[in-house]
Amino acid sequence: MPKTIIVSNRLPVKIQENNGEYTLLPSEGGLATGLGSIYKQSDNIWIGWPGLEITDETVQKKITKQLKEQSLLPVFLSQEEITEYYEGFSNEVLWPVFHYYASTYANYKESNWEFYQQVNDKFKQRILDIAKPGDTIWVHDYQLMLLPSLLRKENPDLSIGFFLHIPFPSYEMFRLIPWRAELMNGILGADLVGFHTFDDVRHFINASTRILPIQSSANIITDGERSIVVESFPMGIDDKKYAELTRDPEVKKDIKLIHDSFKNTKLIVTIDRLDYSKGILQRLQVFEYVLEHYPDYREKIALYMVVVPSRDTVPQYAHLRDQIDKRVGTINSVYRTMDWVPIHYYYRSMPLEMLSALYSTADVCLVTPMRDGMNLVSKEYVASRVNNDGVLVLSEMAGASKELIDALIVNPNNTVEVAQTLIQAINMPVEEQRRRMVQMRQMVSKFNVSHWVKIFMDKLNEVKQLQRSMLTRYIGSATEQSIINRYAKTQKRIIFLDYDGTLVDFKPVIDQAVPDEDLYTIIDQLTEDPANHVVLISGRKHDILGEWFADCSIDLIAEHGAWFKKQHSIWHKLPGLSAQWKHDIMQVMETYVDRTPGTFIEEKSYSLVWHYRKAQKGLGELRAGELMNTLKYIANDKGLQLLPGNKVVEVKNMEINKGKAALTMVDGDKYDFIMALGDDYTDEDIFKALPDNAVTIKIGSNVSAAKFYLRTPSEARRLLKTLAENSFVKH
Ligand code: GDG
Repeated sequence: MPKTIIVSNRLPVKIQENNGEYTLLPSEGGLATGLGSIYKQSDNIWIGWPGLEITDETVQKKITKQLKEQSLLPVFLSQEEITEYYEGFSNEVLWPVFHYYASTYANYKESNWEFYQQVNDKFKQRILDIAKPGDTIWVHDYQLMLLPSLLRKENPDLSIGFFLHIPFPSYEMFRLIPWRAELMNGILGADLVGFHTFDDVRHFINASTRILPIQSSANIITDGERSIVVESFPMGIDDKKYAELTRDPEVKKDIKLIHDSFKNTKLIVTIDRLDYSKGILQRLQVFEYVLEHYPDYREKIALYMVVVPSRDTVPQYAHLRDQIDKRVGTINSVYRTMDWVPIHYYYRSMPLEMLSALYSTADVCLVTPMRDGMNLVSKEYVASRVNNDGVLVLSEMAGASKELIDALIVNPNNTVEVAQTLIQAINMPVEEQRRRMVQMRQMVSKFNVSHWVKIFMDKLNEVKQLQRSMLTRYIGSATEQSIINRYAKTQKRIIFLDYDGTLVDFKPVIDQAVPDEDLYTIIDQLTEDPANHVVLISGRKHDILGEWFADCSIDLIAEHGAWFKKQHSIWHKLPGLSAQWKHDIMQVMETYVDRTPGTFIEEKSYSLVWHYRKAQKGLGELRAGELMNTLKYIANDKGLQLLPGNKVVEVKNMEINKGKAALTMVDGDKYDFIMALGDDYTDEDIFKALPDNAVTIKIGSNVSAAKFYLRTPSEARRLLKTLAENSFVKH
């Protein structure tokens, strides 16, 4: 039976050593809880670093055995690997860049990068030792961004999901990393890429299409023949656990202690890992501002600040710790009184019970990171407020602010605003507290961590099924043989061929895509058989098609059906078409050419095309959207159709349509074999118009109404050649 493998940098356990004996303590992290429902089942497993350096092989074996009993598999890392891959590359390159601290903290060291690759490869090996085709692998976070493609290369059949727990920055930040293309390629080995917020999704798609020669449409990226889905899955918490904890006797004891110590004071709680992205220093500044500018609140409020030690072997973190120490010391020495201390600062990890007691007693929870992927502390506070009171002040830079919209949302860079909001929070009437908290509690409860796991896994399955169904429609040898058999048995065939993107590859300059000798030979071979009626059906201008195919025994349909020409005869226009509208549309399009360098207008008899393939990436797409919007109403009034195509926007008469044109050719004549090959949206009209028994083939991998797929023009040519060779089998 296929299994699921979870992979993250750290395993969800803490290992404690006592005189050569190792004890495994369960991790309290939300990820461990959420994924518990998966990795503990049947043959499923979680792979990761156990959190400490173990070099002795006997000890490694012993720990591996102990971990195995809990469905965990270790990847042992040397101290050097931890220093270079984890502390170096992950925490001194990726973390600062992804949190918009590139200029202050990023340190691009080649050796860090080498170790990052090496450790990702080590993880790959460990996974491949146990992974079988058909297994599902869910890779977590920024330490393992190369892993999806490393796995894909070795085992293309794996189902791979990737989730990033930190923000994905805008392209302008991500591009700074010297190894950006490698990292991007690494992630794109996955089938499904997940982020906390829609902003991350947008940033990722934008960065990927700018850095790599790939395409995207809505939230699907097409890399060669593979479709990768990118979506937001805001992570939740185990809300019930936090609600239940408040009834725990141990927690009740702590709650009483806190109440006794802060009798007449409003308690403001903050809980963070030591990190510059969490805005701890800025928050101290806010608190100091309040004490200075709102003296009435002195002795009436207290800040309870828990900072959990983290990464303090990285120099920047040690420095931050010292700065926080100093700042707290200064504020306390300036403002403290005989029986009041403004800041209660703890640089340590608290037991979960104490954490719960703090959440339960805090009048205000102040969560003001400068950047945060999600921020689970804010959700844990909400889940702990079983009486529906308390106020959450939340930074708009935390992913959680997109869901917890009933919090008091602030910009953490605006000291005055945060200070005023803190005062508002302290004075908020209970009714308002309730109204806001009830809404937030519903949100936290519905989108909890099990929901998060479920929707991610469901989507991954769905993506895989979509890919498989695409795969079954790809013309492999069996399907090809059945098409050949049908072809060989038939006497009167019609074959519709689109030109650009179907018979020839796209070229940067449109006039470069001239037919080559090989293409003429294929057409000649096909048309040698009198049973074949070949029709070239294209959006190109009629005169150029006429010139190119003057010597071929084929019919031509140009400008999507505005012109047609029987073989060796002259061009005819579709009757009743008007080109009066062109003047007005041309004027609008010209303004876009003036504003967008690299774009130009192509004029056909009954259509106008605005080309932007040479425009600055992104700008062309933006202007195309704008142009479509501008033309929408005029087009409607004038009976025109707007076609957003491959780096073009085309405006044409509504009556012109490749589907209609193809149908006119088919109607009346009794063809026993109808085939159509096309690559773009205009060819979809042909696929839809033709009768059900037609062999319709899409070239490329976008969603299509065609029955079958081929990947490239060269595959299309190969099929046509094979058919031509089978022409006379029956004759
Ligand atoms: C990353 C992203 C994203 C904290 N102090 C103690 C303690 N904690 C627990 C909290 C909470 C967790 O640690 C911290 O989670 P956050 O989400 O706030 O932040 P990061 O650690 O930076 O996590 C973040 C997250 O991944 C998930 O995707 O939300 O944006 O940066 O659960 O309760 N737990 C205990 N004692 C403490 O003193 N027991």
